[in-house]
Amino acid sequence: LPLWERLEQRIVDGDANGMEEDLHEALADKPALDIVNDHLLAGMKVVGDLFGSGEMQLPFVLKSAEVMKGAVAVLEPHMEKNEDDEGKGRILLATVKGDVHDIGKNLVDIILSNNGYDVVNIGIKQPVNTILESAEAERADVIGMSGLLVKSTVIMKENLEEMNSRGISEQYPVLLGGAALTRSYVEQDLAEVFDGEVRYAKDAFEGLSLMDSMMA
Ligand code: B1M
Repeated sequence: LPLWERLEQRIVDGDANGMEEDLHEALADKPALDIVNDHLLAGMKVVGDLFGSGEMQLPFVLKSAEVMKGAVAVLEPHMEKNEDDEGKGRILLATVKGDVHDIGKNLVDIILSNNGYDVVNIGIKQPVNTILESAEAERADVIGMSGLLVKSTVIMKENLEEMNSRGISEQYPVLLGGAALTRSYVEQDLAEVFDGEVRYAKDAFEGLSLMDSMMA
């Protein structure tokens, strides 16, 4: 297979053998982030579709996810860093309770960190209490929550309601992302429930531009 197809296929097959060499070859032609967006994420999409249609079993999805993470780790040092921008603000980032998906969240971490934000990434399956306590302890400016399961969209709503009842909604603008969310669910349904500002990012780049506007 040609290089670009091979990269995608390695993700689909969960095949780490030769991935690093392929990535270095790819870096000669394209910026690291384009390799992630144009090729690796395409592979993850195929994995999701195959799993959704019952053509791929979970252990293979896990292998693909591991190869994806390894690839991002190889590319990360090659990603463009905006050294002039520093200390633009601090975001507390978590995947919500009951949800283990973190590839997207970790990409958001990389993009924001490379563009002048302090990111406190507390990991997966985080209950609301931990999220809110960490936000306070870390003096976060913004709370970012990720979740890919449909049930995570409900958890996010509950978390916003918890912020309302603690009276801290106006203290922390909230950024939400993850494949099960839709813009209208966040910007209409959740915005109606939440006493503060809640925004939807369809990808890590929109997350960055929303951070820029929230911190302006
Ligand atoms: Co899971 N899984 N999975 N899975 N998995 C999905 C989400 C699913 C859609 C697959 C499918 O059925 N087609 C489905 C959810 C269905 C639903 O809820 N209706 C599903 C399921 C069912 C499950 C299990 C329940 C399976 C089972 O056990 N039977 C289980 C759940 C476990 C749990 O969470 N409790 C499970 C487990 C797993 C693995 C562990 C095997 C693995 C995750 C490994 C890991 O993350 N460490 C996995 C994977 C890899 C996927 C798919 C295939 C790929 C997800 C991914 O990494 N995409 C996924 C299919 C899909 O999403 N269509 C699927 C790439 C990533 C870059 O995209 O995270 O969307 P994403 O991030 C994007 C944007 O959403 C955005 O930016 C990123 C791009 O720039 N973004 C943010 C994300 N978070 C953001 C936060 C922001 C801003 C932007 O600000 C705070």
